Amino acid sequence: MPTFEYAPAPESRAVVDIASSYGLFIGGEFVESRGGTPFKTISPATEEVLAQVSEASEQDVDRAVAAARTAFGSWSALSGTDRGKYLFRIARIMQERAREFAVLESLDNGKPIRESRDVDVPTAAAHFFYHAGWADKLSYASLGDRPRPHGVVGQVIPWNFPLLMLAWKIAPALATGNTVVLKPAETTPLTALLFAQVCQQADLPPGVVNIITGAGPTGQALIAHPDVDKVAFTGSTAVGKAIATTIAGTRKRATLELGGKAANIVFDDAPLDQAIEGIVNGIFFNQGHVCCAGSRLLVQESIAEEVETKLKTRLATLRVGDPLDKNTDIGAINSAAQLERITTLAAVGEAEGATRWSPECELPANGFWFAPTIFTGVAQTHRIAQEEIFGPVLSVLTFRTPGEAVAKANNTPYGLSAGIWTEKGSRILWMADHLKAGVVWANTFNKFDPTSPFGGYKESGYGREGGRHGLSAYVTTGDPT
Ligand code: TAP
Repeated sequence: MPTFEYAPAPESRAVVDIASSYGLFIGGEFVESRGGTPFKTISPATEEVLAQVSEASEQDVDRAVAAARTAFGSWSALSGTDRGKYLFRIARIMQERAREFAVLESLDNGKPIRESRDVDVPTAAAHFFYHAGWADKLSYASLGDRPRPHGVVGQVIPWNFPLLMLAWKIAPALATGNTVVLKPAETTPLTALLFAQVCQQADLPPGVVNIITGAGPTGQALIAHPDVDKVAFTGSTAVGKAIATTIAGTRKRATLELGGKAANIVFDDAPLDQAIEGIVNGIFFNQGHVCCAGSRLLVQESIAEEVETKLKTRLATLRVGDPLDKNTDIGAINSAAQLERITTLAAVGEAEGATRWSPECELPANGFWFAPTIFTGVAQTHRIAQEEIFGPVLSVLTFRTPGEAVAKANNTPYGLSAGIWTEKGSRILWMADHLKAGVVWANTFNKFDPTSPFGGYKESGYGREGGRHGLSAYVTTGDPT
């Protein structure tokens, strides 16, 4: 139970100005869709309709790609210094409008305002600042001989970090001289549409960034468009495989950032109180809607009981509820469909024999909610140890030796991230060497920085985003053919 009650501290909605309906952002202006069926975006916390959004039809995708192609000539011919100025301008406007972005993100996505305000929006702005700095230094980035942009990039992103994923995609593309058509997820289009307004405010040349809203078929049409030179996708492994099939045999380049089932590994010499915070942050941050979430806790057998007790005590203090309340730790599940998926997989966990536990917590009557949940007695063969739940559900397994921890951690089709908690530096290095994961955190978890490459092994995808490695995905080298 919480040690004391908190008075509500809701962030004001007055700072956002949501239009009743939105067009598509093509060629620098908002335009009507040609033939798409409009859809509604709702607040997952209340099911209130926030706005009506346009669905981009195939014809609209064609228009957006044509606008990006037209803009490519002059944008790629600009000096790096001038491209950098636009990116700096965008970054500064995002900072100036940070509160607006944060409130809108929490409304449309359901994530706590504390997270959108302190993580999503500042990290998104940081990505633009970072890549603005690279724009005039590409020849010194060890990207190969005469790095050149690919051309038009088609980008499709998921709903868990809508603005941040947009920043990961658009900032490096623009810094390297590409132009962009981006499709946000159907359930979270609003911050991408606000970003379109920022592009206008920054006087970004028309067509350099185009934002088309819609669902899977719009994404499919964009990826398959013959005039798209490079594809950048973040989302599920299933859709990533479909995209790889679509573009196989074409000249298109691709980076795929897909799912994960990360192991967060706690040794008996770890600083336990910090580890408990790391475990909580690893799986309950953003309701567990995190590709690199520490969704499998591997704890050394000798401290398993102690960790379980401490974890339960800590979970009982988490506040679940209104995303706009500054005290909220866990917000709403993003959609009815995602809630259904989490509910189904949690029921499978029970049916397979694992022990389920949640703290007592009252969930709001409307909207989509799931109490923080841990499963103990989980076997490696259980579906909750193998499949990505993408919700606030932690599976706890035990191990005895470092070798066993590595074997269990690697026993998944994914390989996106991992965490290690121990006092021994040599053990951290040995473990990091043996873990098949693109990102390994030591004595921390879920830390992101634009300078640091992020991406996966195996079914977690290929390519890296962030850092110099991320830039390399947006350039080609050598003489033009
Ligand atoms: P998906 O269902 O894969 O959707 C991702 C995006 O692809 C959405 O914009 C979606 O549109 C669109 N899409 C759906 N079908 C498509 C198709 N056939 N062709 C082209 N685009 C298509 O994933 P999700 O449920 O939104 O996101 C959760 C998944 O993303 C998790 O598995 C998570 O691990 C992964 N994820 C990975 C990372 C990284 S960096 N590795 C980061 C965040 C999330 P609609 O949603 O509008 O239908």
